[in-house]
Amino acid sequence: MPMTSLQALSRASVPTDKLILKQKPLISGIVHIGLGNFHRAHLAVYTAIAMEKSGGEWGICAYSMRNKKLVDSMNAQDNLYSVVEIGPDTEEIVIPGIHTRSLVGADAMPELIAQIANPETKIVSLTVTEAGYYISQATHGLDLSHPDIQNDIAQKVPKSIYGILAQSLKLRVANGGAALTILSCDNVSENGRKCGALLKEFVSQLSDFSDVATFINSSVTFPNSMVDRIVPGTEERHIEMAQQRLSLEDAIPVPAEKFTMWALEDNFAAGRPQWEVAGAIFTDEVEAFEVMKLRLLNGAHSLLAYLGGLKGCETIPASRFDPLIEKPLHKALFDEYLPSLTMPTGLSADQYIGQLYSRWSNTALGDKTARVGSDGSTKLPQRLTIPALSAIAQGREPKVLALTVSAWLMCVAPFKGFNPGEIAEQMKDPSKDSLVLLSQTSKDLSNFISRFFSESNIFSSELSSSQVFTSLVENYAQIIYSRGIDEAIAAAIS
Ligand code: CS2
Repeated sequence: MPMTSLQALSRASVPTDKLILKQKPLISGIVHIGLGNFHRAHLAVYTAIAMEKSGGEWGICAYSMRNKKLVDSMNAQDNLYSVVEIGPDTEEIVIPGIHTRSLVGADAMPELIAQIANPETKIVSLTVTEAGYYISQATHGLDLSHPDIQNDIAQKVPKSIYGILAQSLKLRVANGGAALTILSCDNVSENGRKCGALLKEFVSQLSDFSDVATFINSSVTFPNSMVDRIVPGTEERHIEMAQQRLSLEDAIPVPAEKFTMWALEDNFAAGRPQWEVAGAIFTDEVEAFEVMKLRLLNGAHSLLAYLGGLKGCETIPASRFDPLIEKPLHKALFDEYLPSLTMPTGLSADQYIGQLYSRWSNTALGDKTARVGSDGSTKLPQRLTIPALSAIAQGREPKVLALTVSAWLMCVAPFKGFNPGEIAEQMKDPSKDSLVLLSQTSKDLSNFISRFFSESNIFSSELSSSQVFTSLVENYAQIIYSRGIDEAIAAAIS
């Protein structure tokens, strides 16, 4: 069916049974930074359901740093798009209909800042990925040497959330200083608390921002939240699925699993939507939810991505079903991650892990190993540092966690003479260039691994100086290099 013959999505054209929020919101109570697939299938859906069921003034004005194509399509489609919820054998379409405006890039910065400064905005939510927090593993504070942070300290057009937020809050103070909540929805442990601490550290670097520092302390809250839904990138087949189901043109549908979970602290300085009516869990145990999810889901996800990537598995389900990956996956989950955490009250580890296996088996969704394997340098430290250190402290060797790190390094910065294959080549990483340089200038693989731990600052100094951990990583990297990933797996599960 040629796309041009179809009408684009608009409020008048979409079937009302698919549209969650029937009336277009008039007010943007929420400004979201990081307009991408995850936001569109998570916060947007929860908020649309909450608004439809309980009302309130919670439309979302969304901003993307660079995805002009997405924002142009959002604008062309009345800010509507479909979420294609793909289960193992069913799929269903919902259209949140919650967005009021979509903005993109440096040109829209003044509008974004004005919108955050406007007292009608009560919440600024964030999905900027782990890399968007600029956390220095060396100091656990802000990576002040990063060029984006340097740019923002110089108060140029902001490139990071810190510059955006600081400039917006300055204006908000001038506008009367109405209270605000900044809600991180990223996979960062203690995301809210950390975001608040990093923002304060950033503001302390600016001259003339003491009013903003005072305002943050008195009137801005940063609830922690654990977000969960597997949301792959949009492929042509999702566009076709949406088109067939809707008989309308949607250039930007979002594929998502049916499962969704959100646990958050009820600490909102200026009110919030009734997200609980959409299934959100308000709890004082967010940290336990976060740790459970970051280690069991995300940690094991990284393993599936790197071991699978090196074995040529294009998707997470292909990796999960690979007979050789089954054992390290089980060992990582039960022997290396699980002993490092306490499950939230009322949740059983066996049930949660059982559910993870079925989520990873969703072949129809076909989440890609290259997606999950991207940005390992900002994801892995949060996922496996504490489990690895706590295993070592108890006299156990975190073999599969070390193998995950070896496999990641061989994917993103393969030592000369090793070809990790085309899936590994698709994995992006903000540290890729520096890691490749390190690998190319090391005299042998052993020297590369030792320089990685002493020079890259990717893992904390505690983990990087652990002889047990670094030797395991080197050992598995050597085996991957000389005998292949299957042999390295065999060694790690022995
Ligand atoms: C994944 C996550 O990208 C990754 O590393 O582990 O995006 C994962 O799919 C989500 O956290 C699921 O909620």
